[in-house]
Amino acid sequence: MVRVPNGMSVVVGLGLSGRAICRHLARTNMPFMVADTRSEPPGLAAFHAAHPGVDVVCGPLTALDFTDAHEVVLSPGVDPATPGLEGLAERINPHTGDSMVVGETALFVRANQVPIAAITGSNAKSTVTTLLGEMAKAAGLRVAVGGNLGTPALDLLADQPDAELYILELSSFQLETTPALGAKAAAFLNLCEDHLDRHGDMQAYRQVKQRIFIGAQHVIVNQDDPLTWPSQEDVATIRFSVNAPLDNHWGLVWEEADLKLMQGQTQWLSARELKMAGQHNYANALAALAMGQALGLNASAMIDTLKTFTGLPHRSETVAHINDVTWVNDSKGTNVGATLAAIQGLGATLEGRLIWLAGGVGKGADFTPLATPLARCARQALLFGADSGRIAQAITSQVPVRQVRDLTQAMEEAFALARPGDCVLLSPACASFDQFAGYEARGKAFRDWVENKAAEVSL
Ligand code: UMA
Ligand code: ADP
Repeated sequence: MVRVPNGMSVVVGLGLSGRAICRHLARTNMPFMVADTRSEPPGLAAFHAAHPGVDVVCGPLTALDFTDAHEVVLSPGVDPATPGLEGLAERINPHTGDSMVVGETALFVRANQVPIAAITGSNAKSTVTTLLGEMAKAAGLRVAVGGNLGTPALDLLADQPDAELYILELSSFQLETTPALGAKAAAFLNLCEDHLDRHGDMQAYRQVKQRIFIGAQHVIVNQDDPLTWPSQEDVATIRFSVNAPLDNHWGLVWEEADLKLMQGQTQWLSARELKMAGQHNYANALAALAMGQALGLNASAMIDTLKTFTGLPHRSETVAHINDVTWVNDSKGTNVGATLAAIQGLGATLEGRLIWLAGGVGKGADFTPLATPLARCARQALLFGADSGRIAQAITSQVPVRQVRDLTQAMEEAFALARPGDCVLLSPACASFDQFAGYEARGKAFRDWVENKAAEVSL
């Protein structure tokens, strides 16, 4: 048993977030050591070179005695219920007033002096976070954007110390270890089944996400998704919806053949002026506008941004048209809710002309909600990866299904099947880790194949 020295913090996890936490503790002269549950965490040698003299304990956390530790700073990928941490999260740290177990965001909040905008949800976090960041930039603010999106929050603080606003995408894993965020504006965009392998059930998953509201000045929620609403009824909320807005909230209204983005009775812009397509992206635009207004951003800067922002790669991204067939990369569609949005976003015009490519690691999700929309749109489902059998079972009565070896075989078969006017959509409703390094690698494999095929066909 290794006894943690008195007053020392223990950073658990040597990933992106863990290394950012270590750099922050080193900068602020806080004594710390590191633990990682893996016997050989990646980047260990580089870590020792960057932090000579810092102890790293690899393997089960049960090898550590935390009795005298100052606090435990957990990486998001490590479950607070990991053996060895029993009872610690429930203990209050007398020095900080927080739990003995915190995460990177807690350290960020303690060190930060300027407003925070925070965004969570099962889907659309990265899109809304990036869009809001672009709006803030266009409005002339010095803004730093990161969190679950990529750059760890504590690295933002070090790299952009003069930021006037920090915009953070926060996952449920990060919120689980965040005591009180105190955001100027906090948005909870939507909730669908995801990460239940970690959180247990939807109620626990929702509760963790709701932590984003603690101490928030402005609370932004989805009118169409009651699971995003704060559980305490007395919290004032700003709401966005894909239907007509209530009171002075945000929504969509048809005026003749034109769909308008509205706040109450005020028209902000027309959906056709947006570069991002699909109803889910109109919802994302409304959420970003609601956040931006709460943060006091200039209205015309926000509108100008919406007219140019094309969305992020791997999210309902049209890669090419080959022989009048559209190939769409939605590799970031890693859960059922995202894939439903991607299918709905392609529009009712697709009836019977969708070839759907999906599969991977299903994270225990229920795939049956996909059956009805697919029955309307899809001519063929081509399924690959670890959970292809479970997806097939859920939809096979409604849609012709073929299980194939991998994404490449799915694309070859889709190419052979596709007729002019069809759309081939990769929106896997699953994580990628059984066959790819991540969703980006999966999306890149799709893009590369399509681009090669387009070049071949045009010869
Ligand atoms: N791990 C161990 N033992 C340890 C430490 C980590 O087995 O002691 C494993 C984890 O189980 C996980 C992997 O190592 O499989 C990485 O975990 P980590 O906590 O070290 O991850 P980081 O590299 O620090 O990256 C994290 C986020 N990753 C996770 O939450 C799993 C990144 O989000 C985020 O970009 C980064 O911090 C910076 O904030 C990624 C993600 O997949 C994109 N997030 C999930 C999602 O979006 O659905 C929540
Ligand atoms: P996150 O960071 O939460 O994963 P992204 O912006 O990366 O969110 O989008 C992930 C997936 O979610 C995309 O593939 C897209 O199809 C889907 N998506 C985008 N906007 C929405 C929305 N408003 N509701 C549901 N799904 C959405």
